[in-house]
Amino acid sequence: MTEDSFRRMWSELLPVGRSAASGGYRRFAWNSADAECRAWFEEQARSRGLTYELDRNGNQWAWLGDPQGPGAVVTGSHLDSVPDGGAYDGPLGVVSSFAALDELRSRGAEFDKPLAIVNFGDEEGARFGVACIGSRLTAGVLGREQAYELRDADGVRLPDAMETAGYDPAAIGADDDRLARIGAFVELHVEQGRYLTEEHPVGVASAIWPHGRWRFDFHGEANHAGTTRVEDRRDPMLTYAETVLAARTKAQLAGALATFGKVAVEPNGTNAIASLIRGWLDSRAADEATLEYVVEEIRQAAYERGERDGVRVELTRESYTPVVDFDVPLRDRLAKRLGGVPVLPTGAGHDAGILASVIPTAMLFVRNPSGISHSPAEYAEETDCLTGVTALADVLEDLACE
Ligand code: HGY
Ligand code: MN
Ligand code: MN
Repeated sequence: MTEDSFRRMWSELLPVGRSAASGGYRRFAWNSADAECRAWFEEQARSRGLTYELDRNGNQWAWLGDPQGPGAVVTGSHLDSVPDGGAYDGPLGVVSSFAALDELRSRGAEFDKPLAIVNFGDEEGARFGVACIGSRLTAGVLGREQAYELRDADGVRLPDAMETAGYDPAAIGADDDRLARIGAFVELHVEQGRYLTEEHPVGVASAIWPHGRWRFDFHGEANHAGTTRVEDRRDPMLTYAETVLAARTKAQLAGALATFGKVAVEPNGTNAIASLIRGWLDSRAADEATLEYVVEEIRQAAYERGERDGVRVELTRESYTPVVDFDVPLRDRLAKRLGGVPVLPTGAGHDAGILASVIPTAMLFVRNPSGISHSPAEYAEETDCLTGVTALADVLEDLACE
């Protein structure tokens, strides 16, 4: 039964927003694939007789019981993707949430608390550069004014994108009343590493590494690739290249991670020296002091090389998530209910990490045999996914049917 429900939902979502060329997903905030995912979520809610609700920040909720009642138990994740992302990061949590509810109903569970399934908008931040926009707005970590200033690569402002998609951006902002009614949030997610084993395909999260995104602007001078003497060049590509290499070295020396995964070049012509390179750094470390140290080291390397190249370097922090230590009593309760499963930290960010600063929050991870994520090759075995659904059902039953 649960198996059928999981399979049906999984196959419905599988083609949505998938690129035929890459096999990866392009479900970005407020684009047409995102709209299809949202329509699917609403349909799942309605077909189960749940109360469907769209909150002020564009997050979707499906309620069993009174949405205004106290001590709600909430589960869910996100349906958007990174550029050419995999099928599991996000959707596994949402599909498993509905499947866990189906499982609990077939068990005849009687709920003492409201139960909700949530789809948080724009978790990956692929379009507007800031991750977890839906949960950050709700938790008040991202202010309304800041959100209004966000623009995508084509210069479209976040509120305009929302409006074009048929949503009202006027009300976005902190949603304290909603959070005050939630007793616990549990997010199930595909593991984005290779810690979990066949014997233990489900684990509980202990912590999330602090992480952030920084934009480096390297300002040089556009000029002819064939006629400009080497000594006359102010080529920002050189400064950028040195900075990328420095990021790898500095991070590795400190036991941290630093990645340039996105770059924009102006004017982007083969036979022209670039005038501007924008490179986005994603950096993460086990503690905040190390993260700060690594980013400062990379900054210094960029500035030093910039001086040699005649390139002006500007650095802007676009987003930052401090270390997250998940609620210990809740985490222990989940681990105990699941019979002593592995407890592991992660370097990946999640809406659960944002909410953890405001409400008791926990995460379940489902084994990823290759560890690959943020790629079309991301994969989990169906049998592990079903074990995850049962685990989620068990913990929801424990929390909502006391
Ligand atoms: O980027 C992250 O860590 C997450 O997957 N959004
Ligand atoms: Mn992700
Ligand atoms: Mn995710």
